[in-house]
Amino acid sequence: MKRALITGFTGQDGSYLAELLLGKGYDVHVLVRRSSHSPFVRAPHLEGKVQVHHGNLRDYSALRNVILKSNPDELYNLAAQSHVGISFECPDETYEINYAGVGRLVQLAMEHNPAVRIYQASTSEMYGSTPPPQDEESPMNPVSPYADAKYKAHRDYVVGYREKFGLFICSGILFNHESPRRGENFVTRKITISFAKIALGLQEYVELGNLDAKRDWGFAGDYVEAMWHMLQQKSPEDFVIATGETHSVREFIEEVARFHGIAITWEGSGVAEVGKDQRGVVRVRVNSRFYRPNEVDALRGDASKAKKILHWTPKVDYKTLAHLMAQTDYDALKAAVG
Ligand code: NAP
Ligand code: G4F
Repeated sequence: MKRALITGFTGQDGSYLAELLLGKGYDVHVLVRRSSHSPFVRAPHLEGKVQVHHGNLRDYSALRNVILKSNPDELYNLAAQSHVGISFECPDETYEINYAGVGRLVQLAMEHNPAVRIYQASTSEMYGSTPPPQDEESPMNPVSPYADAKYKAHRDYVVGYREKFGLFICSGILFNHESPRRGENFVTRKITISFAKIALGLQEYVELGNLDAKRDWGFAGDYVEAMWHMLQQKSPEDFVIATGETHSVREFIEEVARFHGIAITWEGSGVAEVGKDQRGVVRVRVNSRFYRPNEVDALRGDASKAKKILHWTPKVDYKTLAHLMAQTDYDALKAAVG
């Protein structure tokens, strides 16, 4: 039986990946940081099925213990301070986890077992100001502390360790992927929760930042399959994982509103812009609090390499994803309020 260690289990991708690996018969170990919440809040159905180890990417000795105890054949490093906006407020912590933490983990895993296979959660944010479409050959121009830390981890510990030590380590350069388990302060989930509340009469409007940013949004459940495929190849390589379609935040709002029978029309511009429903009630406002000091304007990935080598394609399309998230949040809220 193969052993896998997943960091970032309590996040969105961690539970989908654990489900996938359990389904394939893996002995799944997960690293979680101590919290006042159960590590199974997002995925209660996985309690008792994975082996939990406490640790932190900031804590060298804890990482060493977890590597020794779990003795992984495959290591999936999903742990990160993953919020781009917050990385401008907490740059040191972001570098400590997303750069230095990766170095600690990779070094320890390699020393313990030079044949270990490692997946590093890299990101389309690394392309920054490079215009779409972005593929594995596109220049990386990170524009946030988050993206810069991820880019440096990719350069030093993925490409660097592969070249220097022959380590089997791959970067998945994943474009935005979402699901009903998405963190509540990422824009898609913020929109689906807010519109569920608006539809139930519990909230009047939602406040957002840049409505014109474009993202290539896929489904997290599809993307964890690509992670696994990368570690099953003969040799380690980096892959872009994306749908190849891009939509603005504004379009995502319109799609979710439409799901609830609300037709949004836009008036004004900049921070004075509002989105009104068919009765003229303001449902969307812009608040500069949610603008970032620097923005990635547009992402659209070209996943041709993954399609060709990994035989990976996304199964859930943009509209189905938006509706799945909208429906799940609406149902949960309706059940909670009775
Ligand atoms: P997420 O929901 O924010 O989950 C992040 C996970 O990292 C959580 O389990 C969190 O634990 C853990 N973590 C944070 N700091 C840690 C530390 N110091 N030590 C140990 N664990 C720590 O992120 P996600 O959306 O699942 O994304 C997974 C990975 O893919 C991240 O590395 C992210 O940067 C990257 N990525 C995501 C996307 C996307 O669109 N989702 C795209 C490209 C790349 P707590 O629960 O304790 O906070
Ligand atoms: O949902 P977001 O916060 O995701 P972002 O910044 O694209 O980052 C996510 O995807 C990356 C992959 O490209 C991951 F590496 C990263 O870990 C994370 O998962 O914001 C998407 C867009 C941005 O342009 C942001 O400025 O939405 C815009 N936005 C507008 N109003 C907002 C808001 N974002 C958030 N979080 N909250 C708002 O109110």
